[in-house]
Amino acid sequence: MTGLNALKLDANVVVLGTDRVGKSALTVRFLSRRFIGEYGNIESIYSHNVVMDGRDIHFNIWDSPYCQDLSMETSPYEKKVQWANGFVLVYSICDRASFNSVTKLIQFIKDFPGMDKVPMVIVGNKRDLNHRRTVLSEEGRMLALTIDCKFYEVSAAENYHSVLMVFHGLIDRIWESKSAIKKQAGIKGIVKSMSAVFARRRTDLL
Ligand SMILES: Nc1nc2c(ncn2[C@@H]2O[C@H](COP(=O)(O)OP(=O)(O)O)[C@@H](O)[C@H]2O)c(=O)[nH]1
Ligand SMILES: [Mg+2]
Repeated sequence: MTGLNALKLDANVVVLGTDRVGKSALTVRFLSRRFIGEYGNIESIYSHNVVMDGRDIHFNIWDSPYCQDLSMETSPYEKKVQWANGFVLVYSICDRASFNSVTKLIQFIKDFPGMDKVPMVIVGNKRDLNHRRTVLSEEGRMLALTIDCKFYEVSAAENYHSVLMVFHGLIDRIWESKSAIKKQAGIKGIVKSMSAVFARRRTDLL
Protein backbone atom coordinates (compact mmCIF):
# COMPACT_ATOMS: atom_id res chain seq x y z
CA MET A 1 0.00 0.00 0.00
CA THR A 2 1.62 3.23 -1.10
CA GLY A 3 0.67 6.86 -1.70
CA LEU A 4 -2.95 7.94 -1.53
CA ASN A 5 -4.27 4.38 -1.56
CA ALA A 6 -2.35 3.60 1.61
CA LEU A 7 -5.24 4.66 3.81
CA LYS A 8 -8.13 3.37 1.73
CA LEU A 9 -9.82 0.03 2.08
CA ASP A 10 -12.73 -1.69 0.34
CA ALA A 11 -14.29 -4.29 2.58
CA ASN A 12 -16.95 -6.78 1.54
CA VAL A 13 -18.54 -8.05 4.70
CA VAL A 14 -21.11 -10.85 5.04
CA VAL A 15 -23.26 -11.06 8.17
CA LEU A 16 -24.27 -14.66 8.88
CA GLY A 17 -26.23 -16.51 11.54
CA THR A 18 -29.58 -18.23 12.04
CA ASP A 19 -32.89 -16.38 11.82
CA ARG A 20 -33.90 -13.93 14.56
CA VAL A 21 -30.48 -13.61 16.16
CA GLY A 22 -30.30 -9.93 15.23
CA LYS A 23 -28.22 -9.84 12.04
CA SER A 24 -30.33 -7.07 10.55
CA ALA A 25 -30.59 -5.22 13.85
CA LEU A 26 -26.81 -5.29 14.16
CA THR A 27 -26.25 -4.15 10.58
CA VAL A 28 -28.80 -1.35 10.73
CA ARG A 29 -27.45 -0.23 14.11
CA PHE A 30 -23.97 0.08 12.62
CA LEU A 31 -25.20 1.92 9.52
CA SER A 32 -27.72 4.29 11.09
CA ARG A 33 -27.01 4.13 14.84
CA ARG A 34 -30.68 3.23 15.29
CA PHE A 35 -32.61 0.22 16.53
CA ILE A 36 -36.00 0.01 14.89
CA GLY A 37 -37.30 -3.28 16.31
CA GLU A 38 -38.52 -5.25 13.29
CA TYR A 39 -36.61 -5.63 10.06
CA GLY A 40 -38.47 -8.15 7.90
CA ASN A 41 -36.56 -10.98 6.34
CA ILE A 42 -35.21 -9.58 3.12
CA GLU A 43 -31.73 -9.84 1.73
CA SER A 44 -29.88 -6.53 1.46
CA ILE A 45 -26.48 -5.26 0.44
CA TYR A 46 -25.60 -1.93 1.99
CA SER A 47 -22.88 0.43 0.89
CA HIS A 48 -21.35 2.60 3.59
CA ASN A 49 -18.33 4.90 3.84
CA VAL A 50 -16.69 5.61 7.18
CA VAL A 51 -13.40 6.87 8.50
CA MET A 52 -11.88 4.50 11.05
CA ASP A 53 -8.53 5.27 12.69
CA GLY A 54 -7.75 7.72 9.89
CA ARG A 55 -8.51 5.18 7.16
CA ASP A 56 -11.24 5.62 4.54
CA ILE A 57 -13.25 2.44 4.64
CA HIS A 58 -15.78 1.59 1.98
CA PHE A 59 -18.05 -1.14 3.33
CA ASN A 60 -20.32 -3.38 1.31
CA ILE A 61 -22.36 -5.29 3.87
CA TRP A 62 -24.44 -8.29 2.84
CA ASP A 63 -27.20 -9.10 5.31
CA SER A 64 -29.16 -12.17 4.34
CA PRO A 65 -31.70 -14.61 5.80
CA TYR A 66 -30.36 -17.91 7.09
CA CYS A 67 -30.14 -20.91 4.84
CA GLN A 68 -29.70 -24.41 6.23
CA ASP A 69 -28.06 -25.78 3.11
CA LEU A 70 -24.36 -25.77 3.95
CA SER A 71 -23.21 -28.08 1.22
CA MET A 72 -20.45 -26.40 -0.76
CA GLU A 73 -21.91 -27.30 -4.16
CA THR A 74 -25.51 -26.26 -3.64
CA SER A 75 -25.58 -23.67 -0.87
CA PRO A 76 -26.78 -20.18 -1.87
CA TYR A 77 -24.02 -18.91 0.43
CA GLU A 78 -21.37 -19.98 -2.05
CA LYS A 79 -21.36 -16.69 -3.97
CA LYS A 80 -21.32 -14.69 -0.77
CA VAL A 81 -18.38 -16.60 0.66
CA GLN A 82 -16.31 -16.03 -2.46
CA TRP A 83 -17.21 -12.34 -2.52
CA ALA A 84 -16.37 -11.69 1.13
CA ASN A 85 -13.24 -10.18 2.67
CA GLY A 86 -14.63 -10.83 6.12
CA PHE A 87 -17.52 -12.28 8.11
CA VAL A 88 -19.59 -11.25 11.11
CA LEU A 89 -20.94 -14.48 12.62
CA VAL A 90 -23.88 -13.78 14.89
CA TYR A 91 -25.72 -15.86 17.48
CA SER A 92 -28.12 -14.95 20.23
CA ILE A 93 -26.96 -15.56 23.80
CA CYS A 94 -30.50 -16.88 24.49
CA ASP A 95 -30.45 -19.42 21.68
CA ARG A 96 -28.12 -22.39 22.00
CA ALA A 97 -28.99 -23.70 18.53
CA SER A 98 -27.87 -20.40 16.99
CA PHE A 99 -24.51 -20.77 18.74
CA ASN A 100 -24.10 -24.32 17.39
CA SER A 101 -24.87 -23.01 13.92
CA VAL A 102 -22.00 -20.52 14.14
CA THR A 103 -19.62 -23.44 14.62
CA LYS A 104 -21.05 -25.08 11.48
CA LEU A 105 -20.82 -21.83 9.51
CA ILE A 106 -17.15 -21.43 10.47
CA GLN A 107 -16.36 -24.89 9.15
CA PHE A 108 -18.39 -24.27 6.01
CA ILE A 109 -16.50 -21.05 5.24
CA LYS A 110 -13.07 -22.47 6.04
CA ASP A 111 -13.64 -25.40 3.69
CA PHE A 112 -13.66 -23.06 0.68
CA PRO A 113 -10.32 -22.86 -1.11
CA GLY A 114 -8.25 -19.92 0.13
CA MET A 115 -10.72 -19.14 2.92
CA ASP A 116 -8.92 -20.88 5.76
CA LYS A 117 -7.60 -17.60 7.19
CA VAL A 118 -10.35 -15.23 6.10
CA PRO A 119 -11.06 -12.59 8.78
CA MET A 120 -14.06 -13.31 11.00
CA VAL A 121 -15.56 -11.98 14.20
CA ILE A 122 -17.98 -13.84 16.44
CA VAL A 123 -20.82 -11.90 18.01
CA GLY A 124 -23.13 -12.99 20.83
CA ASN A 125 -26.10 -10.62 20.49
CA LYS A 126 -29.01 -9.77 22.84
CA ARG A 127 -26.81 -9.18 25.83
CA ASP A 128 -29.63 -7.14 27.35
CA LEU A 129 -31.53 -10.44 27.79
CA ASN A 130 -28.98 -11.80 30.24
CA HIS A 131 -31.74 -13.32 32.42
CA ARG A 132 -32.61 -15.61 29.48
CA ARG A 133 -29.03 -16.50 28.65
CA THR A 134 -28.31 -20.09 27.58
CA VAL A 135 -24.83 -19.55 26.11
CA LEU A 136 -22.07 -18.50 28.50
CA SER A 137 -19.68 -15.72 27.50
CA GLU A 138 -16.81 -18.16 28.02
CA GLU A 139 -18.20 -20.48 25.37
CA GLY A 140 -18.20 -17.69 22.80
CA ARG A 141 -14.72 -16.63 23.87
CA MET A 142 -13.40 -20.19 23.65
CA LEU A 143 -14.83 -20.69 20.18
CA ALA A 144 -13.20 -17.46 19.03
CA LEU A 145 -9.89 -18.55 20.57
CA THR A 146 -9.93 -21.83 18.66
CA ILE A 147 -10.11 -20.03 15.33
CA ASP A 148 -8.04 -17.02 16.37
CA CYS A 149 -10.71 -14.40 15.85
CA LYS A 150 -12.21 -11.63 17.96
CA PHE A 151 -15.27 -12.11 20.13
CA TYR A 152 -17.88 -9.61 21.22
CA GLU A 153 -21.03 -9.73 23.30
CA VAL A 154 -23.34 -6.91 22.32
CA SER A 155 -26.87 -5.65 22.45
CA ALA A 156 -27.95 -4.22 19.13
CA ALA A 157 -31.10 -3.12 20.94
CA GLU A 158 -29.37 -1.08 23.62
CA ASN A 159 -25.95 -0.06 22.50
CA TYR A 160 -24.37 1.47 19.41
CA HIS A 161 -20.80 1.58 20.68
CA SER A 162 -20.39 -2.18 21.14
CA VAL A 163 -21.75 -2.75 17.62
CA LEU A 164 -19.28 -0.23 16.27
CA MET A 165 -16.48 -2.19 17.98
CA VAL A 166 -17.53 -5.33 16.09
CA PHE A 167 -17.04 -3.69 12.70
CA HIS A 168 -13.87 -1.96 13.90
CA GLY A 169 -12.45 -5.30 15.00
CA LEU A 170 -13.26 -6.91 11.69
CA ILE A 171 -11.77 -4.04 9.71
CA ASP A 172 -8.52 -4.36 11.68
CA ARG A 173 -8.31 -8.01 10.68
CA ILE A 174 -9.20 -7.33 7.03
CA TRP A 175 -6.58 -4.57 6.96
CA GLU A 176 -3.93 -6.92 8.38
CA SER A 177 -4.79 -9.69 5.96
CA LYS A 178 -4.76 -7.38 2.91
CA SER A 179 -1.42 -5.89 4.01
CA ALA A 180 0.02 -9.38 4.46
CA ILE A 181 -1.09 -10.39 0.95
CA LYS A 182 0.43 -7.22 -0.53
CA LYS A 183 3.67 -7.75 1.37
CA GLN A 184 3.86 -11.32 0.16
CA ALA A 185 3.22 -10.19 -3.42
CA GLY A 186 5.97 -7.56 -2.98
CA ILE A 187 8.47 -10.15 -1.74
CA LYS A 188 7.53 -12.50 -4.58
CA GLY A 189 8.10 -9.62 -7.03
CA ILE A 190 11.56 -8.91 -5.60
CA VAL A 191 12.49 -12.60 -5.70
CA LYS A 192 11.25 -12.79 -9.29
CA SER A 193 13.27 -9.79 -10.47
CA MET A 194 16.40 -10.97 -8.61
CA SER A 195 16.08 -14.41 -10.21
CA ALA A 196 15.73 -12.69 -13.59
CA VAL A 197 18.93 -10.67 -12.97
CA PHE A 198 20.89 -13.76 -11.88
CA ALA A 199 19.55 -15.79 -14.80
CA ARG A 200 20.68 -13.00 -17.16
CA ARG A 201 24.14 -12.92 -15.54
CA ARG A 202 24.45 -16.67 -15.98
CA THR A 203 23.57 -16.46 -19.66
CA ASP A 204 26.00 -13.48 -20.04
CA LEU A 205 28.80 -15.74 -18.80
CA LEU A 206 28.10 -18.45 -21.37
N1 LIG B 1 -33.77 -7.84 23.21
C1 LIG B 1 -33.13 -7.76 22.04
N2 LIG B 1 -33.79 -8.01 20.90
C2 LIG B 1 -33.10 -7.91 19.74
C3 LIG B 1 -31.73 -7.54 19.69
N3 LIG B 1 -31.35 -7.53 18.39
C4 LIG B 1 -32.42 -7.89 17.68
N4 LIG B 1 -33.48 -8.12 18.48
C5 LIG B 1 -34.83 -8.53 18.10
O1 LIG B 1 -34.74 -9.86 17.58
C6 LIG B 1 -35.64 -10.02 16.50
C7 LIG B 1 -34.88 -10.48 15.27
O2 LIG B 1 -34.00 -9.45 14.85
P1 LIG B 1 -33.48 -9.38 13.34
O3 LIG B 1 -32.47 -8.32 13.28
O4 LIG B 1 -34.63 -9.28 12.41
O5 LIG B 1 -32.81 -10.83 13.21
P2 LIG B 1 -32.22 -11.55 11.92
O6 LIG B 1 -33.28 -12.51 11.45
O7 LIG B 1 -31.01 -12.28 12.40
O8 LIG B 1 -31.89 -10.50 10.91
C8 LIG B 1 -36.36 -8.67 16.30
O9 LIG B 1 -37.58 -8.72 16.99
C9 LIG B 1 -35.41 -7.68 16.97
O10 LIG B 1 -36.09 -6.56 17.48
C10 LIG B 1 -31.07 -7.27 20.93
O11 LIG B 1 -29.89 -6.92 21.00
N5 LIG B 1 -31.82 -7.41 22.06
MG1 LIG C 1 -32.62 -10.19 8.94
